Amino acid sequence: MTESTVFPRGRVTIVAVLNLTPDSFSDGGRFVRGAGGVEGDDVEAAAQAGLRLLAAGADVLDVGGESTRPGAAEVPADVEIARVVPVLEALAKRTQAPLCIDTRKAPVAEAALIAGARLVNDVSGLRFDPALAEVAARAGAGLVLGHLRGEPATMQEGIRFDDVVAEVTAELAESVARARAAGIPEARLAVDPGIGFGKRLRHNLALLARVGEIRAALRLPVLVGPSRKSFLGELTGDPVEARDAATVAACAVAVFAGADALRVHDAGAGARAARVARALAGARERSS
Ligand code: HH2
Repeated sequence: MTESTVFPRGRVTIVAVLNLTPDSFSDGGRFVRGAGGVEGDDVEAAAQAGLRLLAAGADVLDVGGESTRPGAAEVPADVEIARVVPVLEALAKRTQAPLCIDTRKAPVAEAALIAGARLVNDVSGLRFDPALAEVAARAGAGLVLGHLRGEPATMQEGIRFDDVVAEVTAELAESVARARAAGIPEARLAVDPGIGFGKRLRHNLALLARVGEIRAALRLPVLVGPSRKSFLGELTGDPVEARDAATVAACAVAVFAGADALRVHDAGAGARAARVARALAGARERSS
């Protein structure tokens, strides 16, 4: 595997979620009032929240201005930009930690990279806006390619997989090929099987438990984002605000199975889960 500049080998990268939306499924409305941008005191409050995530154990901050929860409506690019750019600028002045922009749109990625982001996280894997590849290539940015069939608005309808791990791997390989064709070197790419994106409980479980197979097939680092998602509620009965314990369990298993990076809301808990799971995976390798 080529050495990665996105999620380096030999450690687990903690990618902390900083949602700047009115409607994200677990943490929406903290810094955005109404349907517009992040303004005034809310910019500072959001930047402080990001710095707290870094202090708690995050390696990367993933800043997003559009919810991609099931059923979410698309946000216009100018609104997304008005949410993320002021906060990225404020963070870039205060931290050297890599900032990541969670967007499917090329204009948003471009504005965010100018504002200080170094990574782009596209949950659609270049399917929504293929121009995003050129933006990332020009800027020399890292790019996370997610797996998503269709659109967040309708992704939970008509779900069908015969072999979810094989199909997600093949579709991620198509995204990787698009990124490579745009000139992005392998060292700047990572993939994500898209936990909760157009998948049922059994699909999410298979993708987390068998993440090592995706990693081995694509020879790229893999990020997973199970944090607080509804499949955890299906398993435990917990409402969204009480899913952090279930999230830790899912994160630990994913790391044991080979995940290189975790996208989490609770950075401290994610970092601890990663440390324990890495130690256990090391013990398994030494004793085999
Ligand atoms: N999940 C969400 C958003 N972005 N990016 C990657 N790479 N992987 C994920 O699993 C992923 C993601 C959804 O979670 P969240 O940001 O908490 O919610 P919302 O989309 O409602 O803002």
